[in-house]
Amino acid sequence: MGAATTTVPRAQPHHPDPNENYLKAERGIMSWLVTLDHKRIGIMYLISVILAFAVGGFFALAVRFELFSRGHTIMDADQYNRAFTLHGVVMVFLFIIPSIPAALGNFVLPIQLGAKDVAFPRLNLMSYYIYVFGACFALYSMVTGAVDTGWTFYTPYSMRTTSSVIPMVLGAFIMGFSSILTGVNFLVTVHKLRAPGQTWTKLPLFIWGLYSTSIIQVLATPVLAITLLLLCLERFLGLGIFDPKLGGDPVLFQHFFWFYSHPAVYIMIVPGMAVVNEIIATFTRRAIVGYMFVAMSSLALALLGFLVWGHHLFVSGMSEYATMVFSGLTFLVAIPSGVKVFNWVATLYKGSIRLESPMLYALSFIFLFTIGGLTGLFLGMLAIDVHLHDTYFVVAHFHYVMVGGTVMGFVGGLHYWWPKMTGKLYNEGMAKVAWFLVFIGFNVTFIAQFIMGSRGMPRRYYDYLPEFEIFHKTSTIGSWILGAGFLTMLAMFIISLKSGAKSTRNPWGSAALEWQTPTPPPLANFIKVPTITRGPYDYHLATEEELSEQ
Ligand code: HEM
Ligand SMILES: [Cu+2]
Repeated sequence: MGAATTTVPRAQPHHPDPNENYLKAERGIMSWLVTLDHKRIGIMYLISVILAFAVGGFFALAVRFELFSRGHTIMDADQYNRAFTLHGVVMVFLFIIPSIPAALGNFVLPIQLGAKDVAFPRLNLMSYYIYVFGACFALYSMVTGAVDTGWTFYTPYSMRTTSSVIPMVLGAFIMGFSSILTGVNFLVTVHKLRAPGQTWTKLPLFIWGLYSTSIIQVLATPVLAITLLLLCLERFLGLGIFDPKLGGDPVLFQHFFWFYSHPAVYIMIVPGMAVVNEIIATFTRRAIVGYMFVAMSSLALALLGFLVWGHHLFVSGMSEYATMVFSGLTFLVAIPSGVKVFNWVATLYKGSIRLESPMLYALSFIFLFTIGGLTGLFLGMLAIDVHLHDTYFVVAHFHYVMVGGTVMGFVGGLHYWWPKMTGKLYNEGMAKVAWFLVFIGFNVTFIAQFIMGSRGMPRRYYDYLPEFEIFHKTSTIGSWILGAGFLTMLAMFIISLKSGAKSTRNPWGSAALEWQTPTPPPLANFIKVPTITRGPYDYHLATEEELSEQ
């Protein structure tokens, strides 16, 4: 974008050429394992979170399979408790939290800023290894008896159970540091490394989303870390913090836990929203309506998210006044979410929409997240939550936001930036088939859960009454369709890596900065440091040459 001001220094002997394609600049497995390049670190995260998603998906299918029929199907009740806990822990801590920020964000954020890398490349690599180290603890827990507490580790049960709680909790504790350090790194990068002319009002909305997410990561995650540490200390030393038998308070644990975990749901969803902005702008070829409103609503979510944790404790034993205040505050968080949805819809209105695979995921996001968000309002209503709490309705609600929202955003972003990351195109027909299976499978799985939840089917139960059988069967069949969709997608991406056609520089004809540099990007991201003269969505200011594919 615009004329160059400075030239990146030429390669020195024994140093990789900064103008060479980042995939080819250095070779060999070691050049990956010790790389300081944010793009390669992003790819390593990507591979790791996809593996985690496969493990979490395996447990999900196992849980659904068990529930296909009443009574014993494939496992006993104890194994069932472990299966749903491992599903939750792996999906939350190993997959969804790092998915968009650490994998896609690492790759895209510096390029979108016009920077050569993140502010602290060594810290970035260290964050990755901290994540791997924490994941090893989780793995150790899995092979030494696993955990049966649910992903929330509620006390006092987590004090008493003989399952492998401590390694799992330590794993989550360690992975928390990875999340904090990535947040710090991104915050400093956005403040310090913007290219000349890249002002705050020209920042891509993906960056605004990741910036807001980083604030939550830095402020909320330490609270989880302390909570989990206290849990371990109580188990090791018998300190009476949460266990009533020792004079502790189990509800205190719930407060601590949700003081992190409600903000953490915004660590999950805000990056998904952020991806959707980029996709919608590119596939409608116009600027997101109300840019500043969308940007500020990310910040608002990040801050308001800290005020509503009590809605998870409506029936745990809080003062009546506290429940009322939390219920009222919960409605506030729906406002910024609504602002975003309205602005996306306004952008689509009269835009020249192209229904390619990334856009299909972005549209799915808007549709499914809206269902997830609105059912969140039902749950935020004090009187209604007394009935719905701990039922399948809650399970359906958070899957609509976490899968219908975040996973759709992640997968959409993966399709969108895949050519940039790999230099390869994928088979669009196969991608559309996969999308169709995912979309249908997801809705079949979770609509059934809304219905049975509203009729009183409790969550985390091994067995159920005959009247719920039809819903459980439907839900399980849905999970197979969903699984088939993800497998098709995996095959599609593997085929692309092996034999995909070479991508042009800008296959989607986008005006955004990351598509202006060669595909795949050179090691230093840009051949010449760019000067930013227009915003990423200013299609009316972009030149023919910038928008052309080559
Ligand atoms: C749009 C605004 C949202 C509102 C008003 C809302 C409201 C609620 C409420 C009141 C509950 C507690 C229900 C109960 O346990 O009885 C709940 C549970 C939950 N929500 Fe949301 N929510 C919203 C968005 C999100 C987002 C964006 C995510 C994740 C990406 C999310 C993930 C969850 C999870 C994981 C739980 C259940 C946790 C558990 O008990 O295991 N929610 N939500
Ligand atoms: Cu919440």
